[in-house]
Amino acid sequence: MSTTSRRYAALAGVTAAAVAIGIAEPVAVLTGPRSAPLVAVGGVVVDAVPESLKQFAIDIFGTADKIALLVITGLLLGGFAALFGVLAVRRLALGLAGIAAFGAIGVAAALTRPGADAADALPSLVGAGLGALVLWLFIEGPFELDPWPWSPPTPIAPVSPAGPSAREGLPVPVTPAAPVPVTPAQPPVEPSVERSDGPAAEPAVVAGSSGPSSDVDPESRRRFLTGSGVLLGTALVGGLGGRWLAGRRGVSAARDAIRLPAPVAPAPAVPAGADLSLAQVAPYVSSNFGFYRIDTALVVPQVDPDTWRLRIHGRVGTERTYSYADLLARPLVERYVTLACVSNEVGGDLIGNARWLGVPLRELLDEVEPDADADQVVGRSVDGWTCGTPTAALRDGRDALLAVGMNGEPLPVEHGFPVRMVVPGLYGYVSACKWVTELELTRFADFDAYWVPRGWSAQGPIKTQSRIDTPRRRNRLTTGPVTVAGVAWAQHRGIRQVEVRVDGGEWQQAELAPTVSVDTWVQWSWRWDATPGEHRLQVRATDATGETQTERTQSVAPDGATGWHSVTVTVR
Ligand SMILES: Nc1nc2c(c(=O)[nH]1)N[C@H]1C(S)=C(S)[C@@H](COP(=O)(O)O)O[C@H]1N2
Ligand SMILES: [Mo]
Repeated sequence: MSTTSRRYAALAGVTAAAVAIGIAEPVAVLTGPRSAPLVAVGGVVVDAVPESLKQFAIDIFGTADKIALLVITGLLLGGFAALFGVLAVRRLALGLAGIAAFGAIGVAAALTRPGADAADALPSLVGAGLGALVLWLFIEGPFELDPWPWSPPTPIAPVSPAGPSAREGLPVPVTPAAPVPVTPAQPPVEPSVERSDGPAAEPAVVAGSSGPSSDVDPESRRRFLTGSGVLLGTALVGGLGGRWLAGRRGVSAARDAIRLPAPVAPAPAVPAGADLSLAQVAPYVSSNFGFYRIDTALVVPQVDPDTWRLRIHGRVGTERTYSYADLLARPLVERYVTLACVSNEVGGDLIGNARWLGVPLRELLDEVEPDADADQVVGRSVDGWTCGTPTAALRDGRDALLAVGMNGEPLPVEHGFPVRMVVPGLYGYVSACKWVTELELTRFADFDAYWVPRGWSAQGPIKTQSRIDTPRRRNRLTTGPVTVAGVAWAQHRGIRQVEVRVDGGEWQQAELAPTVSVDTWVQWSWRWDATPGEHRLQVRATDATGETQTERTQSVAPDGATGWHSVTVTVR
């Protein structure tokens, strides 16, 4: 097949795939956004790829890892689609089989997502059906190129110039005989311009339009290109429109309508000076918007608070189910708690502090009477993600909450609306289940939560850490006093002291700002008399049990990074 021919074929394949994926989106408005093929397959990939690869992706793309996944998936799909187009010119059935295979993958992915039902197959089925129709339109249907230039004759069914692709009533190609093999058995003769294909060959391709392409009936070429343009546009509008509609069908309106009751136990006031108000230091209370977000959800679960239920079951005396209204009717407490992600590197920013409103988990657990041997509470979210929390941590008197509010608002949708868990002192992956719908009392010996078989520790107490927020490496510093400051955390133990040193010298006491409780981070500062040259600043914290952060560096897996944060700066 010639390069030109291949390009048309690839365009046909890509158009078919775009229609398949684009039109599946509005269908998924009815069946739920997680049934859309791109999202369903992406979800399977997220759950299936080895941890090392995922960490690699997070290292490269950071929190844009989800968008990166969708883009890479799109590019891969485009490549396969082009291939299917090329195959379809040789034999339509091959191209259709390719689309069917991808449709089947979409169906399988959608049906195996947690909580899926039979209707979730629909977007992929409709998409694949329309994709197949589009491919046929271009290869053998009304948008067919006439003739497909230089398609090699297939041994099974030789196509002569006047064969099946010549349509009655259509204009006859201008020079039908020229590049067409004299006899079907001979290999096609390709014009030499086609051989010099490559980045430098653009002019040749343009020149080719007076050569090879002139052998395609111009009318049919116009139909082909117009058809693919219109269909690509339809796919784009359908895809974006579908996503937009799905968003409107989301729960943001229901969330806006909620008025949260006042807590019977309000959070302690933030003491004056807890926030040093330094430009580069993370604010003591993170905004809902600025709060880090980590989860495995490719589309944010939309959970209707009216139909939401929490079932507490498993190794319990009495199983119970609570509605959202049940929770709001109970005495609510409000607490500042600093959440941290186990994937936070030393010096990283996957940590945030917020004022959470909710029901003490201890009270709910008391009501179901857990068995004495139920040492693990598995939180399960609406999308099937699980975390395993030590039952003891939920009943030992700390402010472990089933949270409905964040900084005075209902939980933001991406932070778990309508209800999530918040447990002081434990990394998010073992405690902070968002969109939680189930708590199961079980035993660590009996069940591994989501991240455990993926190489992370079943137990995830937060490690004592400290971070230098100012100065930063690129700051222009001048000789004289420089404020070195940052945050330190050891949730539920508390921070006793923070020390700073310069160029490996003596450790110096930093000043600790006041804090609300042992469950939040604390800001610290130290006045440095900076001297000219390059300097290395280091920080370490000691928690209230007297334990000082280890210098030994450990990566985030399996249970949290260790080591001292350092920043190298230049002073003039
Ligand atoms: N349903 C669900 N809840 C989840 C997760 C998830 O992937 N799915 N990730 C956990 C992890 S690893 C962390 S660190 C916290 C982050 O909470 P945030 O996104 O509100 O900051 O949520 C936890 N809860
Ligand atoms: Mo996390």
